[in-house]
Amino acid sequence: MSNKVFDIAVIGAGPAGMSAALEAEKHGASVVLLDEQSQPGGQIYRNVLTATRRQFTTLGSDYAKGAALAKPFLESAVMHLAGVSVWQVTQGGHIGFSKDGKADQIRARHIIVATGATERPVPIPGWTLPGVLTAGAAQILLKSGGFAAPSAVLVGAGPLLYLVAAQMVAAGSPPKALVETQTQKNLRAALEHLGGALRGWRYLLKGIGLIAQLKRAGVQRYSAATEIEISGSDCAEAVSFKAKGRHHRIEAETFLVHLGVVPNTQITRSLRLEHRYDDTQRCFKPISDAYGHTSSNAISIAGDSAGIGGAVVAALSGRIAALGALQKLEMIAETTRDEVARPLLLKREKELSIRPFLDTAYAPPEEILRPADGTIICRCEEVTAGDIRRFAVLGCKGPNQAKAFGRSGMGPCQGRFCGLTVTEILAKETGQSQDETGAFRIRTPLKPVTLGELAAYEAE
Ligand SMILES: Cc1cc2nc3c(=O)[nH]c(=O)nc-3n(C[C@H](O)[C@@H](O)[C@H](O)COP(=O)(O)OP(=O)(O)OC[C@H]3O[C@@H](n4cnc5c(N)ncnc54)[C@H](O)[C@@H]3O)c2cc1C
Repeated sequence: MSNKVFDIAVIGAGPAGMSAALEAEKHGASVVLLDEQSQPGGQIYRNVLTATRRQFTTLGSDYAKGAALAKPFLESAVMHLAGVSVWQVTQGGHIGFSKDGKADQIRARHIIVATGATERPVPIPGWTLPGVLTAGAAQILLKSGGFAAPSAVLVGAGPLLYLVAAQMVAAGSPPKALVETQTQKNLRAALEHLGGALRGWRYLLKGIGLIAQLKRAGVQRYSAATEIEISGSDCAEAVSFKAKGRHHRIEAETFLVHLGVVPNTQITRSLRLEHRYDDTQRCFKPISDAYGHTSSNAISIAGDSAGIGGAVVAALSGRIAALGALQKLEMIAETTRDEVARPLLLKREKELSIRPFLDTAYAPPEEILRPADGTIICRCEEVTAGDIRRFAVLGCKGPNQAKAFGRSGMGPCQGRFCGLTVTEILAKETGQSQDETGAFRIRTPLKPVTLGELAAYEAE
């Protein structure tokens, strides 16, 4: 890559990243955007520019809206580095990445991290068996190949679970059943936030519509499910659980688990930015101000990687973060930043008002946040919840010590799958808060990178 230093580099081409890049470019900045996917869109609008008519019908009107952002983005002067995996980001503005089997790097004066969310791990007995996927993974199949697993059972809770189930109905492969964890108690607690929910009435209506769609399709729903277990010898064969005092067992070939999404903090953790545990969303978030400024002067954050808000909030946050970054770079005045950002900030606040209701109604259950001893929580190194509890008895206080005790978080996923669970278990066992317990220290390379890729690096 040339030695050019960009004004702004954005990582992630979802609604947050595309909006940030477009806003920065509109104000005259030189902008580069890097993303793993071959097309812009992020999670929600994955492949939106090449989707077939059938896929648009299946995936719904919110999905189709993505083209209105992805098209102008591709037509803009923003340099789009697609199909690149970012494995290093430094406070000095260097971004190391791999593309087509070669390592490379670029430099920017300011970096906006817009890497979105990942699905919360769902460590239940049997979740490592072949045939168990996340609901998000099943949706990726729908968005990229138009394929829906037939007669799958969806397990967990959250708006995305309903969305994926409804999309499977529309694709002609309705799920066999939904096994949901939310309880009447969750829903009663959520009613405390009804005022905010009514401000976000469009989201409520959408949710009601999805549930009605599932009912019309005759999809069986079980709520307040506990003691959930997936069983099978070589692969998943059945899910068993207890609901309303009765034991159930449903056989299927595919099980899709989902308990909401959490910010992807791999890059912000690797940069040692400050993070804080959010008691309502039950996850860590990087600390940032209204403009997405973090504890580092040269790094901002936007979209779901700053805290879960959904696609509309992500797009607004992207624009707001770009304005903040431009002002930091002295490319626009503070008064311009505030004037342009004011309506965006107000709209974002309104869009966020539904969140406390949703986060409370679909809160992850304790028995999955801190699973029973026999459940594997670190899939890479096969460490169980019981192992982590034993480490605590031996004096282990936090996730980084747990690595030394038993390798949890030391596999290729770098703790993406087990990080939150290790923190939750250790916090409970040691009597510390999640913030005191901390999270895995993430190091470069953020993604596996081969020696061959590094050797192919050509410095200019
Ligand atoms: C699997 C999944 C499916 C979802 N589907 C929906 C949906 O259908 N509807 C909905 O309303 N919400 C959905 N969500 C929630 C969703 O994330 C949105 O709220 C929205 O897409 C957030 O936008 P964003 O711009 O913050 O991040 P995203 O849209 O997630 O975009 C982040 C981008 O960063 C890229 N990235 C991350 N790390 C790296 C790296 N190291 N190197 C290079 N690129 C990187 C990713 O490839 C991705 O394109 C989904 C979430 C997940 C995890």
